[in-house]
Amino acid sequence: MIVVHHLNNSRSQRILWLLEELGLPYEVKRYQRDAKTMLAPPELRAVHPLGKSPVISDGEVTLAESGAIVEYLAGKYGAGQLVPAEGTPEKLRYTYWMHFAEGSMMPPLLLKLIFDRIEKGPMPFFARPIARRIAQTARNAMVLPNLQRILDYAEGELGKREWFAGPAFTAADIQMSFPMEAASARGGLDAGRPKLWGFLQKIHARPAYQRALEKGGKYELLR
Ligand SMILES: N[C@@H](CCC(=O)N[C@@H](CS)C(=O)NCC(=O)O)C(=O)O
Repeated sequence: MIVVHHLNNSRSQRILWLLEELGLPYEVKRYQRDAKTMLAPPELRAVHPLGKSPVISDGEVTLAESGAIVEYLAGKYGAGQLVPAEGTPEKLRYTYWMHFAEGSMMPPLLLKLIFDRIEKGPMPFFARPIARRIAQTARNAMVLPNLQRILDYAEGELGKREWFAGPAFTAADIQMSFPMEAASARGGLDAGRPKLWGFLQKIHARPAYQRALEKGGKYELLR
């Protein structure tokens, strides 16, 4: 039996969704973020040394890292569903977006979260103006322009084809869902980018996405 070690409000929601799309049986083991730090509980480190979610176990296999999990599950159990045929332009775009999600899009979204928290977090009063200045400078000079470029680029790509890899919905769209949802929560993505906005509406309307939400519980990404 596939077990998903699921942290509330996290990337493991994508894995539940993938399993629902593939119609596979699985079990959800829940972990709760610390309400103050938002970090995962130490129990998750007993499953994988890094203590991050998602992690799955499947018989003898324990696997972390969303992209690796998506490729493992789709490859082993998908029977060709949600993955374009080998050697096609769709497959190359599939691989590209599969890596882009965590490799290029999540880092600036994470940096934005960190800089926003540094600015607002508790600190001695005399340190606040300096901390604020550093956070604002880094955010405005590096993080926000980078995010804008990424969103413009992705908007252009979805203007050329229905889904990230091509005309058909694939597991790359599932992998891209989390950065797009995070961008709509805290990265300035809104209806002003109609293709990306439409992507979010379309994925949220999928029955498997909604079933996964019921399994995963409250899903409200960090701002
Ligand atoms: N690149 C990894 C990132 C894993 C990750 O950072 N997961 C977050 C949840 S969205 C986490 O476990 N955060 C809690 C913590 O760091 O303690 C992946 O895609 O699986």
